Amino acid sequence: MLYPQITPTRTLISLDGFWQFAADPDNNGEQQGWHSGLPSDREIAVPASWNEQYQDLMYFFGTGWYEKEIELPRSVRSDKIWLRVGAANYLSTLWVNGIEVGQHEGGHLPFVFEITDFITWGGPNRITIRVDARIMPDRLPPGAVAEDEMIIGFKGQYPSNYYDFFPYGGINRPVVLFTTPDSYIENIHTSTKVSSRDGEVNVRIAMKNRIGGACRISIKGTDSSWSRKLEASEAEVEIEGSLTVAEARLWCPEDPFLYELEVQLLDEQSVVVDQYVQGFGIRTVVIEGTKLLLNGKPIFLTGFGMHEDFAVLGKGMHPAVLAKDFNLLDWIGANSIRTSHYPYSDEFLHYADRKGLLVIGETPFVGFVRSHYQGNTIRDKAQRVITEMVDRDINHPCIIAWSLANEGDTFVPEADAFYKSLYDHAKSLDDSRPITIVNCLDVEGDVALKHYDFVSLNRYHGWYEQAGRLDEGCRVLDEKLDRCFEVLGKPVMITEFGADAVAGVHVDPPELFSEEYQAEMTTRQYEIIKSKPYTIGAHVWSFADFKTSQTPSRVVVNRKGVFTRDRQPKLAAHKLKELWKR
Ligand code: BDP
Repeated sequence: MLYPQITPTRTLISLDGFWQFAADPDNNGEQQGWHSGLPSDREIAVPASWNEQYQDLMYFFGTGWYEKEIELPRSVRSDKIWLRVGAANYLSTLWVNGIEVGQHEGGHLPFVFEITDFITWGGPNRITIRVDARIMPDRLPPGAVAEDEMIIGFKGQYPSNYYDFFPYGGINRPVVLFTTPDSYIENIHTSTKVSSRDGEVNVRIAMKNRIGGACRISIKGTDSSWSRKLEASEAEVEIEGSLTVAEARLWCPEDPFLYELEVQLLDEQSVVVDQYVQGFGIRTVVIEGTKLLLNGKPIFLTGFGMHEDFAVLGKGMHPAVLAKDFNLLDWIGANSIRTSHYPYSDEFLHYADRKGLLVIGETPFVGFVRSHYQGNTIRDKAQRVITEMVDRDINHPCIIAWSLANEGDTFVPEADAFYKSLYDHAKSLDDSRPITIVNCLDVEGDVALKHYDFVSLNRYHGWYEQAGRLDEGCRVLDEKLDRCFEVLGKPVMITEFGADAVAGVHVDPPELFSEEYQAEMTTRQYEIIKSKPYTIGAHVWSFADFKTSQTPSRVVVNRKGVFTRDRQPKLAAHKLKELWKR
């Protein structure tokens, strides 16, 4: 799926801003005909979660309806018209002018529907989107999990979601209408290799085609190009080929250089029918022995697990928050992040491409338990999400690895085949990036990690274990890391370690919840992790404080951020900066 773009053959219209909104606590708006006219009682902003926009919606995890009327410009009448939602949590249904167009499940990836045939001309069009945000065990991530299946904390939290972030509902990412011509470029997948100093770019292009002509591909600023003749009879075409970039400028954090692949669809008279520009970077990323190699050189990942989370916006994408976060990541000297615990917005990843931030892209599979592995329902659903995620993100040079799950129960026999099937599925879609999953308990007895390219661990020695005893916590962490390598013999990434600190609380000698304790714990443990020859990175949990369900261990928000929720540095941020910029 291509990210919507304005080109000489395409246009887009943003539908962001205020929409009419109605909560549907009984989930019977459809019976009442709300898709043909919403009894809206308020306006709500898009993109943003609904929860923090009105007090009475804060704890509303039901179904919300959105409606907007728009008249379309005559200039797009001959085009195909599409509606794209960047992400809406969780199950979305789209109606145009009262007619159902389609449904999409999943809270963190985009969906697109062609709406050409539903549009009326010369009058307003009513766009209605129903977003069902109910928390359920068969949703990804799963909520309302049976307590006897849980392997870590979170029992009795409100709401009961078995993952440690607030289950914000609503349309969280941009909504656009965009156009394509009737024959159009549907999808572009790039992958790159480097041989001596040249870049080899493999390109796969899918097109819908009703004309004879050709597809022309070129890399701007270079003399590499390639073209392929098309027959009018080839309604669905997929072509594949490769281009060479001599003396390629390799994408890396110090020089995140992006090439532009221009794809043109031409008719028989060589008139450009459709055109799209796909950015990409030339780089390689592999695991070799115990090292992660970026462009053939070992790299150690320093940075954070984070969240899409900000006051009032909830999980809403806002460019100012992205600008601030990337600015702080740069300030502190982080080279990488994990998109814990779901795929982040397109806008985040585009920014990361431009800034040279390395990203471990994670699925929304948090906290799977035994019952999820029984039967094929969840496995099939999970594979569909992986397909959507890889399809959306494959061209981003910033993504250097996939993480397919966080803290699932990987200790029951059924987990073996389940996680192997996820690995095999992801590899079959993208064999150019290493793949991992994240473990949170001892690796002895884990049946899933062995299938993955590197091991990821979340470890809280000195916090959930050895609480308040930092020396002891550091000693145990050191031992456990060695043991993990001894058992699995694979490179190890610490995807989480850290401590809560309430900004402004100072205690000497350091105690739990003080800024001093968090600062000392994160810096000491970072040094331990870094000192091991088999580790490939250390991500502090977490970048900024973030909202969670209510539970006695959370002081309104999870306080493990080294920045507060409004992005002010705690002591740990200053200390990590000293360490990382040394
Ligand atoms: C880990 C989870 C993360 C939590 C963190 C914590 O992966 O989502 O927020 O612990 O407890 O178990 O702070």
